[in-house]
Amino acid sequence: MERTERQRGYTVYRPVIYGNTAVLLTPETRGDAPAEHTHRWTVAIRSAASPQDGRTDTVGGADDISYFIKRVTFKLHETYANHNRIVDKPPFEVTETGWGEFDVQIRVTFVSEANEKPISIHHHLALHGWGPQPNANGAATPAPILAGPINAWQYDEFVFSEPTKAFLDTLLQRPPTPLPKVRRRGAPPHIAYPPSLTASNKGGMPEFTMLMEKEEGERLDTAKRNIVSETDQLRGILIEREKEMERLKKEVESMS
Ligand code: SLL
Repeated sequence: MERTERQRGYTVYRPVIYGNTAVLLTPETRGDAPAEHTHRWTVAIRSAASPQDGRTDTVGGADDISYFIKRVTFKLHETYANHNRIVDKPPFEVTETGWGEFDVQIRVTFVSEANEKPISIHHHLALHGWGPQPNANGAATPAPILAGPINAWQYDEFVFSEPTKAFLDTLLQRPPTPLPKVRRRGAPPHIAYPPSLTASNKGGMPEFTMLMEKEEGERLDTAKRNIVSETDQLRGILIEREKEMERLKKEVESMS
């Protein structure tokens, strides 16, 4: 069989996360960063599962994803020198210092045997967190959190439908580390607040889990159901309006 021939009936998924971490600069960590820079951040795309070796300081990245990703181009804000950062080996990430948030364009190029078009995704670089902080009355209200670290990650899946024979062989040899069934460590999924501020936080970095995947699926199902019922309602209104228009047309005709 031709190595480039597409394999009918096969769909292979690879879970990834993309996003950023950010920490406030301190006199000790500032290094050569310009005086107006306030944060050091890392924007990255990684495998979704977190390392299984007990490390709690990283989000995702358990698997090397370079068997299916050849190159990632991070397009930064134009205030950065060489704002198109090309990363052609793992880890697929860029670390910088800066003062402002902006949209990062992440262009993923797959290995050539995949014969897939590059994919572009966007991530809004997050430097400032918002989270519950006690107000004067002792109640928790959302307030800016000035001390990092910030974690803003999005779970996604690359779906390869009818991959080439060569690519399918590669994919089947490299199953992704499964996500844990439940979160072994705390913190909210997308933006993680400093541990001391989050009651539910068991410490460490956030983690993506099958439970979250399931919850996301359920949210999508609910949204779909809502759309169907809203569409039905609108269709009803439309039919009523059309009847009304017919009636008015007839009235106008009978008058002339
Ligand atoms: C803003 N839309 O106006 C954003 C732009 C720009 C971020 C943020 C420093 C780059 C450099 C930097 O943080 N740029 O000068 O090295 O808020």
